[in-house]
Amino acid sequence: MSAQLSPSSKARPRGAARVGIGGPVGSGKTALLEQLIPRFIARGTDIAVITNDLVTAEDAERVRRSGLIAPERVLAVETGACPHTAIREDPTLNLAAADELDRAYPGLELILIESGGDNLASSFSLDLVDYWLFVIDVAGGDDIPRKRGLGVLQSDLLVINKVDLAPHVNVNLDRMVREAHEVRAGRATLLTNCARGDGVDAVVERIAQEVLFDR
Ligand SMILES: Nc1nc2c(ncn2[C@@H]2O[C@H](COP(=O)(O)OP(=O)(O)O)[C@@H](O)[C@H]2O)c(=O)[nH]1
Ligand SMILES: [Mg+2]
Repeated sequence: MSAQLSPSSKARPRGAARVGIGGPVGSGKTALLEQLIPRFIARGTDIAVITNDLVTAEDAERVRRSGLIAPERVLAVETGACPHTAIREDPTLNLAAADELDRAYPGLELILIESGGDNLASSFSLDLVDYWLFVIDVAGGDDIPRKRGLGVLQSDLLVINKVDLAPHVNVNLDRMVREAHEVRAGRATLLTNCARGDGVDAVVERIAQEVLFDR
């Protein structure tokens, strides 16, 4: 191991980096996952995935069926009625799933954890993840950054998805980005179209820089 370990990788010297993907239902978290997976695999990163769903394993099944990643590398956590509890107040189930993946794949470098999807106030516990993304979409309205939800304020990386829809829903994308920058105190914001993959390379680059630098 190199000398420049991040604090979190010191805590889990042999474990994979854990990256959360949060955001409201429908913002494009699974679509982003499906764009990230082949890019990390092409980059040679050893990855696995955890999805959180309320009472089903729908997203996990979708990712397993996608053919993008070996199906056994995709675990599902059923969160019940409170998806944010499973990623913040009591991440026991997600921690157990991540530990299980670490044990099953000794060379594992990165675990992507999709949250069950919640409101703008959801955030990830730093006991669970080393770094987290919050995905919003332009169809949710360009006033979302102004509403100062926890996810928008505190995520390490804010992803504004569905930029292709901006002209159709009368969203001023420039203003949305400007206001995101204003409330995020210098933390990164990136724009994507996860239906096509536009902008996703920059997301991969950012995650690699922030959590894979020593791997
Ligand atoms: N037009 C457009 N549709 C998108 C984009 N990203 C995702 N979608 C669609 O938005 C819907 C919700 O996406 P999904 O990934 O399931 O959202 P999740 O609930 O956050 O996981 C799906 O119908 C996607 O095809 C995008 O960038 N542009
Ligand atoms: Mg999803």
